[in-house]
Amino acid sequence: MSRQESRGTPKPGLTSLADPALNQETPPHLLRDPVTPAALFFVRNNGSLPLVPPEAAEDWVLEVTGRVARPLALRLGDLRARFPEVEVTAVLECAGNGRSGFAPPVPGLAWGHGAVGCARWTGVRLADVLAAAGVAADAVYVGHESPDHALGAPGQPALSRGLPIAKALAPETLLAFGMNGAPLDPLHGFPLRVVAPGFPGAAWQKWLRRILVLDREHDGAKMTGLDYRMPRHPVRPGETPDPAIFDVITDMPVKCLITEPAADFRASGPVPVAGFAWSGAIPVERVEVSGDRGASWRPATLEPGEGRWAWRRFRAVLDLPGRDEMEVMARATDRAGNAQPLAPRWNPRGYLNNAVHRVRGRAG
Ligand SMILES: Nc1nc2c(c(=O)[nH]1)N[C@H]1C(S)=C(S)[C@@H](COP(=O)(O)O)O[C@H]1N2
Ligand SMILES: [Mo]
Repeated sequence: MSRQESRGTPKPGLTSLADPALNQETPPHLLRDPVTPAALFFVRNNGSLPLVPPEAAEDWVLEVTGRVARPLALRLGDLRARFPEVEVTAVLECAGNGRSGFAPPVPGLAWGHGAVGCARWTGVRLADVLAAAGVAADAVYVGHESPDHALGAPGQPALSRGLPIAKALAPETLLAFGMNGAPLDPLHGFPLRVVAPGFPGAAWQKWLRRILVLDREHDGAKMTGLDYRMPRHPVRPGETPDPAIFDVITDMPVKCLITEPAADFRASGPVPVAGFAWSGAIPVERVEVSGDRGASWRPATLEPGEGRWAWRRFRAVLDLPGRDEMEVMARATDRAGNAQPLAPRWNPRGYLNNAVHRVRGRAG
């Protein structure tokens, strides 16, 4: 591979997926911190890794064009100087997280449970930048462009996604240059990325170079066809539904992840259970745990979390029957009463698997 086709160096301790691009997930038991350290944060790259020398970051130019009164070309240094800096703690989850749990299997990266993390993102509000450009009244969408390309096809963008204008203008949506108090890591989009809390990871465009303000839905790489789209109503497993019934994924569903005990745990006596719960637009209401495969549920305690878009830690203690095969389950419910299902809702591209997390162990 040429230098332009760098895919980056894998992070130690994470699980690499079989793919030509660099894709790594975090074993759930390593996600024990309310703020996920960058070293443990999952990586999802659709193509090459743009390498920007640290000293070139301030001269990185962001263009804002399309349906605007004043097209902008802003150096990152100017962006910082011109707009107030804000920090948002937010969960970033790939829409395909949990894809390996679908039956029949679906194409795409076979993520387990660990394509998720929660970080403190620092940047400026996308709304402030769009206000400076003067968004036209007919704008409905923003499209985002970056220099990464499909591996083996330098002319073909790896990913160019966007946001409905309401989300682009929402106060939580950032153009971020910092993660957990440090500059973004190259793998996470250095020097500038989109942060769209509550939206799927794909909407968090990395290495952001250009914002197109549009009077229609963006049609960039991986915005069309069935990419990052869900059928509007349930489909039969294995079915190939009419593409017309699919919509672009916006809000992520309610979900939780057990970080303790770890997979293949050994237990005798009461088992401490802990993890994190999160959701998109509708806040998390409660988390319950079960030690009897869902026959009975008991409430877990739920900590506040670091603001509206952060995940919240839950804890409980379960008395498990002292069997050879033990199973711990956790289920989150949002304020609208949406609870995680026991089995994933099958869809042809394997998105939004928010089935309850089960961790198996044994007496010993
Ligand atoms: N330019 C660009 N941005 C991108 C991607 C990409 O391949 N290229 N992958 C997206 C996807 S699918 C996800 S899930 C998140 C992952 O962010 P992370 O690698 O920082 O964890 O980045 C998104 N932003
Ligand atoms: Mo993703």
